Amino acid sequence: MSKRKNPSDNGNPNANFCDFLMELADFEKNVSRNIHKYNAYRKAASVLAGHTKKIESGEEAKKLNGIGDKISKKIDEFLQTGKLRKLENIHQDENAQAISLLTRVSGIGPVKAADLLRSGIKTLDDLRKNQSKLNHHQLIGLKYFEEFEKKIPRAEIQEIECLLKAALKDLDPDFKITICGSYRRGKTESGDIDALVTHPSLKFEEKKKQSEKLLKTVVEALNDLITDVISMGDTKFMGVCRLSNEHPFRRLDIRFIPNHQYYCAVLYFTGSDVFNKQMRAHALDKGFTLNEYSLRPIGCTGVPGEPVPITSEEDVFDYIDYPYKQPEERNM
Ligand code: 8DG
Ligand code: CA
Ligand code: CA
Repeated sequence: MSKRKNPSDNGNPNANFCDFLMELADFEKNVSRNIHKYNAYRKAASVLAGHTKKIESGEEAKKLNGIGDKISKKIDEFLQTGKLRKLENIHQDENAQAISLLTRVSGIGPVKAADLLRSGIKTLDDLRKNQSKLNHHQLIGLKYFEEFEKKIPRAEIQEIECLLKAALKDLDPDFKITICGSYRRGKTESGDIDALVTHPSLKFEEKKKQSEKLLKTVVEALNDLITDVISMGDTKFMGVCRLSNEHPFRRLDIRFIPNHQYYCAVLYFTGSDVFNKQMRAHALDKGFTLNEYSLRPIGCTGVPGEPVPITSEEDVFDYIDYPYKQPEERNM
């Protein structure tokens, strides 16, 4: 997964709060490894990013859904002093800084970063001197560290989308492809490219061999675009692509999805992940469990039943009685 980004948009009157909340979120995820606090900070940042009026006090913020006592105090401290002691301390903490840096390398998660730190590795230079401690993905992440940090302009993804579509159509006109993630949500730039592909012959997830063969064929057909393979399973390709010598190297994931799961997958991988969480919670309220594969009713015993048939994203919204949201409206 690409590193989580600040949800605040240009012109948002609460962007300052969003920035510090996202920095605290990343600290909780990567250094403290407290996923609950991470989610709480992200939710608060997302609520403030969508709030069009500038917040003037912690008390005012507390009225918003997802902002409690602790975060409202931080907002007051920031309004009064222009900074946060907690963040100042984190900035002074050499180990926290090292973990933050190491987790920016694609393939290095919080656990691996802590592990590396215990071996005295704190910088990219240290990593370069200790490449035997890294797996294939992490080595690629190190090799392209600067490139992967660069955002991908929308126009470049559009070009890559055209190439992907043409290559697939050449192989078989029945292929269907959707670029999901922030690109589908209409963002002007993205961290990586999340492509979902399906084909009428991909009927059931058990047909591993068939999917594997198809995925290999597709990756081979994209030879001109793809520069490195990070990993290649039976349904998921992770790798690196480049539009031309003049363009940076970009992270590209291609997932093969069985037909009947395609729209649940498109919905899930379009995100945002905060939006997904809200929609999943709503589904539960309505007695359904929703994930990247299916929507299933939860019976009176609490056991999920058979997936309901889904032939569009709208179907999912309809079943759980949730007003349809265009991808552009899911940026939370
Ligand atoms: P970006 O790449 O421009 O930074 O943003 P993104 O496209 O929204 O983020 P992403 O990390 O590429 O994830 C793509 C979508 O996948 C995301 O919008 C929603 C869904 N998703 C979750 N949780 C997770 C997760 O833990 N890992 C990954 N890879 N995707 C997730 O809801
Ligand atoms: Ca991604
Ligand atoms: Ca993405």
